[in-house]
Amino acid sequence: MNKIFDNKQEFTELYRDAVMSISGKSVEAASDLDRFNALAKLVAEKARTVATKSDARATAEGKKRVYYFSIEFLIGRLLDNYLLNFGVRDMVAEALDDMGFDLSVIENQEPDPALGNGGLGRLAACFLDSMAAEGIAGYGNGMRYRYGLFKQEIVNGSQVEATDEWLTHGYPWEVRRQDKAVTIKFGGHVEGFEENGRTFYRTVDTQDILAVPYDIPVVGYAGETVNKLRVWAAEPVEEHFDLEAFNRGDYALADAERAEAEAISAILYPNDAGEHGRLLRLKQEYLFVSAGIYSLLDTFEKEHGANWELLPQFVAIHTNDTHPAMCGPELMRILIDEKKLEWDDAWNIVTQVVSYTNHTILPEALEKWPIGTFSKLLPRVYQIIDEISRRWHESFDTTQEGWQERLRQTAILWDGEIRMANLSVICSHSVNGVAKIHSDIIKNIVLKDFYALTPEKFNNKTNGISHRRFFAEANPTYAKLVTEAIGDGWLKDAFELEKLKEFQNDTEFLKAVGASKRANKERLAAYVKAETGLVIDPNTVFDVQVKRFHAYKRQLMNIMKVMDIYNRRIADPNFHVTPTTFIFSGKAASSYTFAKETIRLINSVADVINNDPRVNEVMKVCFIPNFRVSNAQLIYPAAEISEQISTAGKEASGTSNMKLMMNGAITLGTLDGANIEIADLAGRENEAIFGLTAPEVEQLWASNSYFAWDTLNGDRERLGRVMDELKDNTFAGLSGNFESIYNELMNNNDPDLVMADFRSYVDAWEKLTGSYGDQETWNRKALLNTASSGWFSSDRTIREYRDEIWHA
Ligand code: H2P
Repeated sequence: MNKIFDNKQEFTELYRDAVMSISGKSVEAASDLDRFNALAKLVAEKARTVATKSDARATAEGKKRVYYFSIEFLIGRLLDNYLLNFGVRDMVAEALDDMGFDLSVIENQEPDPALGNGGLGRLAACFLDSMAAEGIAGYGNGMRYRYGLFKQEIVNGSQVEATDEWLTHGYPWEVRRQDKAVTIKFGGHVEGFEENGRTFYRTVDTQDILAVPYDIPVVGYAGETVNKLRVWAAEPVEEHFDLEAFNRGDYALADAERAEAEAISAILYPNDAGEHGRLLRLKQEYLFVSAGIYSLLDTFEKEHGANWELLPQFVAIHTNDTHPAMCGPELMRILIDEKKLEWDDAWNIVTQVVSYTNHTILPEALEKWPIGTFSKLLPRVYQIIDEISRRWHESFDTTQEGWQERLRQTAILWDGEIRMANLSVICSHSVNGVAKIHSDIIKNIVLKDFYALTPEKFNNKTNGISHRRFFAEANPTYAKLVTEAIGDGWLKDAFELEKLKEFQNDTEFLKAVGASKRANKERLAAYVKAETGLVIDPNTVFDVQVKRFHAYKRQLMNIMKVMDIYNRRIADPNFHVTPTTFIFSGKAASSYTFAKETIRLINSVADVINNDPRVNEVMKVCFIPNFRVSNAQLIYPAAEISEQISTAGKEASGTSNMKLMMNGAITLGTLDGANIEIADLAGRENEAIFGLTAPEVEQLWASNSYFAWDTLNGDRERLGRVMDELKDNTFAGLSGNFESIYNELMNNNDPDLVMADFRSYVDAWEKLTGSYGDQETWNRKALLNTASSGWFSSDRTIREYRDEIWHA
């Protein structure tokens, strides 16, 4: 363990100086924010010193460098994580306590940057953590949005979006690297020129933007390796402040150029955003791709000279979904136009360097760009794509039967659009999905024609999560118990959690597991009370669904279950309900009406149920606003039921399922995404699995044999009642009824099979909560979930990427 402070005394002295230097005040007189900024600055400085050493070591050892390109990195707060990884968390807490301060109060000052939508961005952040922990020279490359995803407020039950101003108080972790800025060229036109008898191309009359990098240290567990996350901000290349306009009082015009440039990195686009701001999104994608590639080539050239043929030996570029899909063509462009390589040599390099992960099979996430828009903004990149596409066509064996259909499926340019997923596959040497079932669906359905052509490219890498952040850090009471039982080796090697299985029949230990859960429930209840005013009871079951809102994730089915239980309890006060708090949290993309209506429904149901004394003993509904990494860390440890109820075949993997499992929640889920692997590892008997399977869903649609109306009519009493309540006034008190949800289901034949799975879901819930009374058995299941969760550490996932994709 590379501890950054030797002892309390050394830390205390350094810390007092740090507070003085940033605030001009003694630690006692300073504000909590000053105290945070000083501590973060101190840790960041230490981290950067280690980073320099890690970097030098990578050079000396001739390590391959891995660049993880992602348009989102949902990194969460860093301070606690870095103290833990540097092995000084307890010591620092004690030293602060001696000075009269509480570490957690200081930590709560840290902004929680919302630089991602959900699972995809958080996965990228977990991967950075694990790459550093595994000693890989691995770097994040992304965007520095001035405003992250919106801050969610709930007004009259509805989601209202406010700007997320995470940079207002400064961000002590980042360092601006003006010296590494890169000029990015947009627009213009391509012209050819002759050199040494060869024709080369360049783009002229371009509108240039400066991409300025900010580096954030990524501290690996044990503090031996510190890597970097490099995020890019857009700025004008030159300052063109129009003094004349300013003097006229036209302030906006005076600074128009800066505003125009900065718009590119102003906000993070929500998923499912539809057509809004599409051009700006394309600019974002090109900016961080192009800047990232220039910057990594620069590093390569310093280490290995202009020996570009060695690039595959020393560099891996990983593209996270299709947003960085331009990595292939952009690297081609630079190698050909600027490094003067021949096409075939460049192509050989590119296809050995680039790899691609697909994160979802939803068509809305497989990006397509209109050729017109794209070629105008990036004319030369488009030419390269066009040439890749031409060669792809040419490579087809037209004597093979069915080649036309195969070409149609795999084409890059089709119907006036560029299909970025196909481009990604063609430019990559490896294509992976994020859970077994998802990778199979990719191979057999979504990309089946590619699979037929190049089966060796395809592989699976089941997602993982940082067990240090989401267990050690988030759940200190349970983590302490675990360490007392099996030692702290699990922090490094999560597989050691297996050893907990030895305690499955230890009554005292199981009681302690229950007590720790209880403490976490109290902690969450206090947070909920402070945030929303709602009082929830830690004696009830905490049933939790937290994730981005989307129709296929079926938060709707969950709240329909709550409505059903409520109806039955009202109708019959003797109907047994295990006292439960139904907890929801998550954001809906601002333009996604159905998802937003679902949030409003949840809050409206909450309003009725929470104010109905007839049921309050047994049920409460709780919506926690503004889901983000920091409150997630309070929610997971308090959960007893993990709701993973997506329509089978739709959730690629899911990662909250893993975080909740590790914290001892029992999965109430469909056989979808990584739920399948969770049930396999922990044993089906320790989860509650229900509903249609992916093959059943497929069969249902393929045979045209599902009729939502029939399902509804077959269950008028319960399902019908719930559906009626969407239209009538039962839950309309807060801000109107939910006819649009009703219509969405009934007019579109229940596209996510909410009604089809409804009864088996409610039955499974009743059966599961019915077993809650036997606490010993429940706690054993919780323990076995934790004990089986080590495989889901992102350390394991990253080792697989390292060995099987990056060969680093
Ligand atoms: C997505 C998928 C998840 C997956 C995650 C990471 C896009 O995240 O839908 O199934 O686990 O990527 O691979 P999300 O829905 O949480 O935004």
